[in-house]
Amino acid sequence: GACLVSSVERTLAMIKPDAVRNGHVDSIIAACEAAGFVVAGRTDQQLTTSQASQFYAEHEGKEFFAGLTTFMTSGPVVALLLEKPNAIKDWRALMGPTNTEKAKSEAPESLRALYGTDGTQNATHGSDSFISAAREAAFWFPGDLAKERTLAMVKPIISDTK
Ligand code: RTP
Ligand code: MG
Repeated sequence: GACLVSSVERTLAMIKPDAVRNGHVDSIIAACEAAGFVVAGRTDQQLTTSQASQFYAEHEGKEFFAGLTTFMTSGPVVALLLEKPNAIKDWRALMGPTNTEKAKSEAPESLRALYGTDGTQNATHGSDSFISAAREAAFWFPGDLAKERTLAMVKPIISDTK
């Protein structure tokens, strides 16, 4: 019969220190699962300044960089490996705009509108591309898991429709 091919994609999400501090971890994970994401990995850690600078290296030199790394090292974060077809774009959509106030006005149901604090402290992170997702998954899930996760970042599912 005909073959239907779809891809399960993986993205790297973080629940940032403000949302962890404010007790929103369980609500964010519940919203994530309700939207169809499968949590394939989770690690709870506090970043050092060096790790935060490495993770956000693309923003080095920008005026908000010091504030960003100070915020991201201010408490533990929850890093999540999320699986779903179209995971990268769909997670970005579920998070909403970067700025919490903008999220509140433009996407009031989004995670950043519901759980964010301000322009910097915005509750969640999501990889912005396939390349970022692979790099960030390897950052948080090193060793064998990273190898498996990054190599299998796109996992085709082939089903026979009969
Ligand atoms: P993220 O990387 O954390 O998922 O956020 P994003 O793609 O929506 O935004 P991006 O431009 O990559 O910025 C990374 C993070 O830096 C902080 N930021 N602060 N005060 C500011 O003007 C400002 N701009 C960015 C935010 O925490 C943002 O998520
Ligand atoms: Mg970004």
